[in-house]
Amino acid sequence: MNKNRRSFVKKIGLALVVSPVASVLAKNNTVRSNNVNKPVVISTWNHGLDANAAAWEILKNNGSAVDAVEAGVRVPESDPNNTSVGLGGFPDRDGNVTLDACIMDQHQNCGSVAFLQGIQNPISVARLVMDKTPHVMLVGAGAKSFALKNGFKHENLLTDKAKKAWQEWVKKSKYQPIINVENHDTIGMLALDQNGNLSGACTTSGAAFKMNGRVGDSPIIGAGLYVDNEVGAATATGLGELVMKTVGSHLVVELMRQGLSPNEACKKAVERIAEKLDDYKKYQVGFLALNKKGECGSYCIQKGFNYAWKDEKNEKLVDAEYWVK
Ligand code: SD4
Repeated sequence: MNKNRRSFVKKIGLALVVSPVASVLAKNNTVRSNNVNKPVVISTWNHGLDANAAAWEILKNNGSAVDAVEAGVRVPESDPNNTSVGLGGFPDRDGNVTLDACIMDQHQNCGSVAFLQGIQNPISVARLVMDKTPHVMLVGAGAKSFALKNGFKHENLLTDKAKKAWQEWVKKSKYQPIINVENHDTIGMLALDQNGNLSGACTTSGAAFKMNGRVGDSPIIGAGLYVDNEVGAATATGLGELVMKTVGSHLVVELMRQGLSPNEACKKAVERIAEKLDDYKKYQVGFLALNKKGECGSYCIQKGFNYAWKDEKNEKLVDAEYWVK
C-alpha cells in the first residue's frame, strides 16, 4: 500500500463516522450496538486493508462471507512483496516455500491445505477441498496433485527477494523468531455478510526458515481459525506453536459463546497462553475476533499487532491491546 493511501486510510479512521442510531465506539475500539453491524470484514496486519477492499467488493453486493474471505486473502497471497504469504513467502531452512491455509463457512464446513508447494493461492485449494471432497485437510504432495488436477498452475514461489533473505539467513543458520518482524504477515480474515452469516480464512507461508515439513497453526481448524455461525469467528497470527498448544481460535469462540465480547475473549485466550506456556514472553501471538452482531476485537502478547477493519462507516487500522507491558 502506498503512503498516500495509508495516510488517507488513517484520516478516515480518525474521522470515524458513527451511526446515529445505535453504535458507540467503546474504548477498545469494539463497536457496541443493539443493531447488527453488517456487512463487516476484519483482517490481520496492515496488508488487511487491501485484502478487506477486495472482500468488500463482494460483501457490498450482497455476496457471501465465504466468497468474500477467499477473495480477500488472495490479495496478499498473490503479492510478491509480501514475504509471509503465498508468492514471495520466505522459505524454510532448505529453501522451499511451503504454504498453509484454511477456510471455514457458516455451515461448519471447512477445508484446509498444509505443506503445499508451488501453488500461488492455497486458500482457493482449501476452498476446493471444502466444496468438492469428503475431507477437511489435504497436505503436501496429495494437496499439490489435487490442485493440479483442478486447474491450478505450478509456479516457482521463491522470489529473488525471498531467496536473498534466505541466503543471508543460511550464513548463520540461527532459528530465532523475531517478534513482529519475522513472523508477522499471516493473514487471517473474518467476515459477516448482509445475510448475517460468518466465515473466515487464514493463509501463510508460516514461520520463516522453519524446519522442512513444519506446519503451524494457520491451516489447523480450531487453532489458526474457527467459525461458529451462532456465536462468532476468530483467527490467530504469530508463532503458531503457542496457538496450537492452546487451540486458540476455538477457545476465543467458546469464550464468546459464554458471553464475553470479542475483545474480552481474545484477552482471555492470551491470558491462557501466559498461564500455560513458560516462555511466551519471547514470542508474539495476536487474536482477532468477530461476533454475530458484527462487533470486533483483538488482543496480543506483545505491542505491535494491528488489524484492518472495514464496514459501511470505517476503513482503518486498529492497534490491538497487549499483555506484556
Ligand atoms: C505460523 N501463525 O505458521 C503462522 C505465522 C504467522 O504472522 O502467523 N505469522 O506459525
